[in-house]
Amino acid sequence: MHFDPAEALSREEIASLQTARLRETIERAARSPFYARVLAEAGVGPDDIKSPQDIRRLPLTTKQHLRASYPYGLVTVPIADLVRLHASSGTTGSPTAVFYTERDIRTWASLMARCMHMAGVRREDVFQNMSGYGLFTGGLGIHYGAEALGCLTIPAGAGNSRRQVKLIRDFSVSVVHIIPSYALHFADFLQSEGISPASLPIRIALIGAEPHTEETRRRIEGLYGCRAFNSYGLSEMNGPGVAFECTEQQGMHLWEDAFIAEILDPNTFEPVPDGELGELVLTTLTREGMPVIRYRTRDLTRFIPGQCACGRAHRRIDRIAGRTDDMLIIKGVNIYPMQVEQILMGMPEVGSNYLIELTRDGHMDQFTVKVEITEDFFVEDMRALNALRGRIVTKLRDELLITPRVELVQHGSLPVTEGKAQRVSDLRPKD
Ligand code: ADP
Ligand code: K
Ligand code: ZN
Repeated sequence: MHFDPAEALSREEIASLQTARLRETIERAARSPFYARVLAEAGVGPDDIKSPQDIRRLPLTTKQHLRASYPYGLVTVPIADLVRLHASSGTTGSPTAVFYTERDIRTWASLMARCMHMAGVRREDVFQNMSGYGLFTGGLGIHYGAEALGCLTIPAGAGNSRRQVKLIRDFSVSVVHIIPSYALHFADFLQSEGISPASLPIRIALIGAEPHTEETRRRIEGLYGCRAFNSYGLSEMNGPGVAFECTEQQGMHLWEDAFIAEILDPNTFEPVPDGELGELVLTTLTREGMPVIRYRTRDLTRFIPGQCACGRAHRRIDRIAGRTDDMLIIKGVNIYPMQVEQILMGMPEVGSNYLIELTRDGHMDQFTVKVEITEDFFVEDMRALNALRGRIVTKLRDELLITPRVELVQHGSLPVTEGKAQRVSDLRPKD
């Protein structure tokens, strides 16, 4: 019932594996110029690690460290031993590069295959990867995982919806990997072509790479008549394959034989109590070419307390609530875009896209939410539209504690990106 025996490890087995692998990781990392310096300064070596908790003696690594060490500062092996480079998509600034040895590619593919298998994907499935390829890890990363699992794998890439639907129909695609914002947009496209998304043979959608809410997942499941599983990863930790939902859909199992996960208070860097929100900090345990120690992901999540009904002991993290750098401060109130999404995607009249626009009126920040309305609803009369607008304002105000402006716009009128959605447009003058 497991793809990999590691899925069945007990807590004790995980702890002893983590201890041994953390020691190896420190030893290996010290061969890179960056960690040679950092570890010497910290005065910590492999022998100081007696349990996974001793990881707290090691210093944190940030995105800035990776940028400053660009291009090869974290590499531990000769270039002759590297076979692949990826780069983060640069959502929040200049990109950083990640390197893989041949063994790294194999372990990554195996982790990814384990994830897909856990969600119910089998070698009999025909799999279409509808996310971008290139430097983005969601392309080749998921691709190699699907092949390792044995699926007939179609590297469709992102965009070109017309070709996507032809491939899905011609080859009876049963599983897709698709970014959630594109899944909603693709459903709009299908409906505009007179095709019901549920008429496609898709039974499982792997969705991830960008924050999304439970409401968005339910919407995708309803539209396609499939089950959608949350997939979490980041380039610095290979890419996808770090944490994934099992068929219980109650949080994502983080593979603790391959990573050590901590959730820390982003101000004090002390661990938060189980179940509380904090910043996810990750350490690679099996990476050869570029080990990364205590990487601050800037992603906010919590450990889900208790045991999963599927029996796997690998701890679960909750869906990502946002990034520490996503937080908007409007009129002194902290707001995360996912709070807006949660409200909007729970309302059936709301279409598949929205945009938060920040502007400045004199000295006052203005917070406007542009909301696409479903086609059916838009033809209704002005009174109905105004009433809907009023309801959205009230719901958002109750959640955010400030009163946003809400503009209803026609469906299909807001910009769509092929990759990760841009939910916030900041038009405030830079000062
Ligand atoms: P970038 O930081 O440039 O976007 P990556 O392409 O490596 O670089 O993206 C990794 C980031 O994408 C994660 O740190 C996280 O913020 C986001 N992400 C990935 N998967 C998910 C997911 N399932 N839910 C929410 N956010 C996700
Ligand atoms: K096959
Ligand atoms: Zn489970």
